[in-house]
Amino acid sequence: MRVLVLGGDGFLGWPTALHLSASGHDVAIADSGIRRTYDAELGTSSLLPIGSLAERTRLWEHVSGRRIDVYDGDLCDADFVDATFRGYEPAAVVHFAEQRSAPYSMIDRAHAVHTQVNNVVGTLNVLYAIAEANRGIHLVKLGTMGEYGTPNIDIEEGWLDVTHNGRSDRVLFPKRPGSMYHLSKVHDSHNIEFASRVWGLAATDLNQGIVYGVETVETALDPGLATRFDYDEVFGTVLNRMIVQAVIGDPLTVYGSGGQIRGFLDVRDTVACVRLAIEHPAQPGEFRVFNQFTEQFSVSDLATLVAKVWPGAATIDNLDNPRVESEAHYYNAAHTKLLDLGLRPHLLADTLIDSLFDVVGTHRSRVDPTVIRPTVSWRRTGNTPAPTP
Ligand code: USQ
Repeated sequence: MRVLVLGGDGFLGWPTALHLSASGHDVAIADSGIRRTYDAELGTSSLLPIGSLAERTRLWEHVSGRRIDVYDGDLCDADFVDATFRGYEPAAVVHFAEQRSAPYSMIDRAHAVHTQVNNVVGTLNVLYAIAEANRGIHLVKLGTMGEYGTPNIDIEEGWLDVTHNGRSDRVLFPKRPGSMYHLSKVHDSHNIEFASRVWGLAATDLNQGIVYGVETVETALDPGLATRFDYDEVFGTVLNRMIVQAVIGDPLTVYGSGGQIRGFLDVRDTVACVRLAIEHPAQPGEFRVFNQFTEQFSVSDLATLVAKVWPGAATIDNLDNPRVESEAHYYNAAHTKLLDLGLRPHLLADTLIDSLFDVVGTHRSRVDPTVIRPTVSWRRTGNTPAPTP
């Protein structure tokens, strides 16, 4: 199948592009390189060194014999999107190309506006490009489990059957997201559902949980094929951050009491889930939602696990929570649809944590300890992320 990966230079877009290519699909990447600009803005960089996209795709062709074409441009540029879709003629599009950090979106007004405009307008341009170029293209869009928030009822996969005053209907599951970023994904989901309904588009929204790990079968083939690894307060995600904190001897930062429960998955399962979604497409006019995670943990469960597996001494620091989120709540989210399609999860194991300690240990000299402590507060409308000694 011809697959266009939007955002194929990012943490997950890159290993997904390689996995699809290795699985026999013809793959092209579209990316503006903006993730690297965020690094320059924040004074951060990937723990694992990564080459330019051109270097990485050249190396992939050398290692695998398979070519990945690159389209360099911004989804907010409608002409670029239209030209890319007409030029490449994909059968499926995987859309990772969004600003994906909740703290980044909560820095201040400008960052909130950038996040929502970038994400919502980019996705609208994709929807129009599909509707005008070829309505048969299957859109696989990365959403987030954070769209649902933490409701006091079971979370379903996208839709909810409701009976109200004696009448029944199937409605989009109610959303209560926790950041301007998560809100942007809710807006996307509504736009995609509308486009499926009115133009007959086939769409899969992958409501993904928090990803941990860094290596996939394909990125492990050569150090030059590595994907980025973020540990800073803005782009680092919780488990990867705690691994770095343990290795450098910093306390593991648990925000608040740590009772926040989230869905998690291994990066190897991310790439498998996207492939399964592509190989089992949605029907014309169908907006389907898969909850893409394999296990749920509380933040303090993770800190305790990392401290237990780390061979040295690791302490846990319960910080004042910089976010506004519930720290004691019910959480039970359905996640069977990807399993039904054949996903075989890599569950979190001590061995994976050990291997992450090794990866981080190898690059320990590249860790900048001043970008780890949280400085972006949800309660303030103006933050200046600053190095913390
Ligand atoms: N947390 C800590 N300590 C830390 C960092 C985070 O306790 O040092 C807590 C946060 O307060 C939060 C939880 O860990 O309760 C998760 O935070 P995170 O930064 O790992 O993840 P989040 O901001 O939710 O965003 C990440 C990705 C985003 C994706 C989302 C999936 O950056 O792109 O959409 O995970 S989900 O969380 O399911 O919405």
